[in-house]
Amino acid sequence: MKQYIELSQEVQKGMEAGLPIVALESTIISHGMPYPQNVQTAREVEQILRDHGAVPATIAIIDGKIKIGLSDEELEMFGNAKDVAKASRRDIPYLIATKKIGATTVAATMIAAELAGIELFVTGGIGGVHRGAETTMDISADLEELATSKVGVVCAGAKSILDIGLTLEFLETKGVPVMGYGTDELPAFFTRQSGFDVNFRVNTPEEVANTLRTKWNLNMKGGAVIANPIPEVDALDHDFITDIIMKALAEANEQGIHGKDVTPFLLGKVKELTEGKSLVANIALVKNNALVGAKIAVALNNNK
Ligand code: PSU
Ligand code: MN
Repeated sequence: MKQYIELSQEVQKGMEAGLPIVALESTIISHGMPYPQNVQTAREVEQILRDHGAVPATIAIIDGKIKIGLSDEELEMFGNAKDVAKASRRDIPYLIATKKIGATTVAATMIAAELAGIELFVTGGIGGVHRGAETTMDISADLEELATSKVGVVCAGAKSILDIGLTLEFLETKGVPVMGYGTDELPAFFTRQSGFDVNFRVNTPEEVANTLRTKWNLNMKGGAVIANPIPEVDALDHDFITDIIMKALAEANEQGIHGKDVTPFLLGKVKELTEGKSLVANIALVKNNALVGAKIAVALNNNK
């Protein structure tokens, strides 16, 4: 298996020193944000982790390897490349075998993190059950992965491009705990409110770390969602963003978008229709997640 995995120098050294490592996904870089803001944000997020005692490991598929940690040149190349395939669980073997460039989704990043022994992962938003899934069966592989891989995922909740209620039902069926970091309500990415309760409110990094450690000590497979609300000052107006999401959904329907293109299409439309406001909010919430994620990773590392 080792032939398929390559650690960056920074990650290798961090592991040898017993430092907490935090995984970062790369679909958010290739499909979630435009160049050059994507590369700049990725660098800033990595630095926030370092500044708070953790080692960043941005994950991507390059040259027939799952890279655990990218060098600065790799990050630049990746963020600016034209032919990057979105890689979820299904896509990993083909992209490695054909030496294509793959951007790992939440699901694929969790797989890579677990293979590398990384217990915590920071991102923006997770995939979920799409609206209309009762006929399209469009349910993100992220959810199945949360039930399978032993990785904690810090995010800002789920966007209301999804059916948040059904997403929570699916996670409940699969036994994935959804914890609210300092909140009783599941945040909806751009806003702090979704109208849905989390399963457990957690108030400290230690509470999160102890819960994860207990789960894994019990030999229960799978991870957990740690939902960290966007800071109040960065949140978008609920009615403004709801209206835009409805328009994006209608357009996706009209154009018959399906499969792996649905999420990137909706994210792109939202960005376009908000004239960049969503991008600013997206960057702010990912940085905030990195801050919280670093603290959780440190607490997890102190509780081995
Ligand atoms: N939701 C977001 N931002 C993202 C994604 C989802 O708010 O960048 C990306 C993540 O990489 C996630 C993926 O894992 O989309 C889910 O895609 P799908 O719904 O096709 O599984
Ligand atoms: Mn899908």
